[in-house]
Amino acid sequence: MKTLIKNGTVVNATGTAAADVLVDGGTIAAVLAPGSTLLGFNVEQNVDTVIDANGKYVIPGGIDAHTHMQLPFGGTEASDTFETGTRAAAHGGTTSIIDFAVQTYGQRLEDGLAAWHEKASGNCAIDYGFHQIVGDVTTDSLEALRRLPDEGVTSFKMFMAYPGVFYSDDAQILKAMQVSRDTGMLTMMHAENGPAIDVLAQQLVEQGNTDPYYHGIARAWEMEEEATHRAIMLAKLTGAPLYVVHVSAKQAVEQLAWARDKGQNVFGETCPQYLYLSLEDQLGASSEKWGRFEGAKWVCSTPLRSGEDGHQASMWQALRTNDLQMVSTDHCPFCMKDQKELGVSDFRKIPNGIGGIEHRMDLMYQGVVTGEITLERWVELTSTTPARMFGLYGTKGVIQPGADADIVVYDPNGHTSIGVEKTHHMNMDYSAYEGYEIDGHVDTVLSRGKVVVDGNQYLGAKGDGKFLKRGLSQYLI
Ligand code: DUC
Ligand code: ZN
Ligand code: ZN
Repeated sequence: MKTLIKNGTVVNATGTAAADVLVDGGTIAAVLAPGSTLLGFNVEQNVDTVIDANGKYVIPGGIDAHTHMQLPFGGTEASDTFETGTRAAAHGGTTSIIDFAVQTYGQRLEDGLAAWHEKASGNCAIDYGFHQIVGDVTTDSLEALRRLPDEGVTSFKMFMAYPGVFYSDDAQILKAMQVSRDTGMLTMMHAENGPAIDVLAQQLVEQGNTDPYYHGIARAWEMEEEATHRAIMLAKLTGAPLYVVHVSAKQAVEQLAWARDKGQNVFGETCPQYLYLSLEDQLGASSEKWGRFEGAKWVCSTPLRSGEDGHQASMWQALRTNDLQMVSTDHCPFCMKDQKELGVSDFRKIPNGIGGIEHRMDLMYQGVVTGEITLERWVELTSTTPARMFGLYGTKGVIQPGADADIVVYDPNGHTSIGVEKTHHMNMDYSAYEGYEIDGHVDTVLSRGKVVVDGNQYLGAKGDGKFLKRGLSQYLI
C-alpha cells in the first residue's frame, strides 16, 4: 500500500519546505521536491492513494508524553479508557502517547506494569508507550526498576505530592535517582511540597473555604518552586537526569533555567492549561448550573496559576527560550457528574485532572497564529522533542525517510470550534476549553501509513496502536 501526500508544506523542527511525501506501508519512503523525477518514474501513477495537501502543512504526528488513561485516582477512575482516549487523540492529530503505568503502595512494580499492558493491549487507536510510576520504594521495587529499560520503559515518575497515595519522601527519591543515574533512565518528578500543601488545604477547609478556587490557593506557587529546587538538588547530588512534569509556576521555571545554565540535565514540560487558563477565570468561575463549584472542571495539580502574576506569559516565554522543552497534556479526565461532584462540599475531594488530549495540537497551533511560537517550534514542542526526550526519535517525531508514517495534514485556513457539543471525542461531560476557537484544522491523520482520521471522520480501529519499546533519552547533554 503506497500513499503520496502531494503539494504540501512539510514542517519539521529543523525547517519548512514544499515537498511531497511518499509513504510505503507503515513508513516514509521518500520526501521529494515537488515534481521530482529522482525515483525515475511518475510517483503519482505508482501509488494506491493520493492525498492533496495543497495549502496545508504536513507535520509529524503529535506525541503526547503525559497521559493517564483509566487511572484510579481520587476515589474514582479517569474517564477515558485507552480506547476512547487514543481515538480522541487521533482526532486531534496525536499519533503516539506515553501513559503512566502505576505501581501502587504494597504492589510489585512488575505487577503494576503488567496491569497497564493489560489495560492498553488491543485497545489503542494509536501507538503507545509507558513511563513507570514508582509508588512504593523498596529494595525489590528498585531492583525491578533497574530492569525496566529492557522492556522499553526508560523513564519513571515520582511524586513529592499526595501523601498517603503516590508520595515519596526525599530518602526514597534519592534511592530511585541513584537507579536513574546508573541506568540512564529519566526521573520524572511531580514537584509540589505535598505535606505542606495538605496542611494549608486542611486549614482552608476548617475556615469554611471549600470551593474549588481554594485548591489553587492551597497549592501555592512557593510549594512548586521549593519542590522543584529540591528535586534539582537531589538530581545534582545523584547525577540523575531530571524531567519536571506539568510546570505551571514562573518561579519553578526559574529554578529549571538556573540548573540548565549550570549544565545539569534538567528538563521541564508545561501543558496547554497553564498557557491558556487561570486561577481567577477558571478555578474561580461560577455558573448557573454549578454555582461556585463550576471551578471543579479545572481542578488539577499543579494548579492553574494567577493571571495577575503573569505565570502564563512566562510559560510561553520559556517555551520560546527552551527553558521548557515540550508540551504534554497531563490528560486525566473526570466527568462533573458523579466524579468531580465527589468534592462538592470539600475541594480536597475533587478528583484532580483535566482532559485535553484532543486539543493539544490545535491549542499549540493557535500559539503560532498569535505569534507566541514559530511553526517549527510548534512541531518541536509537540512531536520532535517528545520523541527525543523519550527515546523514540528517528522512528517518531520527524518527516524523513525511514521514519514511521505518523503524519498529520493540518489546514491553516481551516477552523476548529472547541466545545462539548462540537469537536469533542473524549469521554467527558464538559470541555475544559469550551468556546475556544482555533484558526486551523486537523484534516487527515495517518498512523503508520494508515489513514485513521479523514476530515473529522474516524477510519481507524481499536488495536491499530502498538506498544512502543523506547530507548534511553536522546536529549541529554
Ligand atoms: N495531576 C493531576 O491533575 N491529575 C493526575 C495526577 C496529577 O499529578
Ligand atoms: Zn503529576
Ligand atoms: Zn500526570
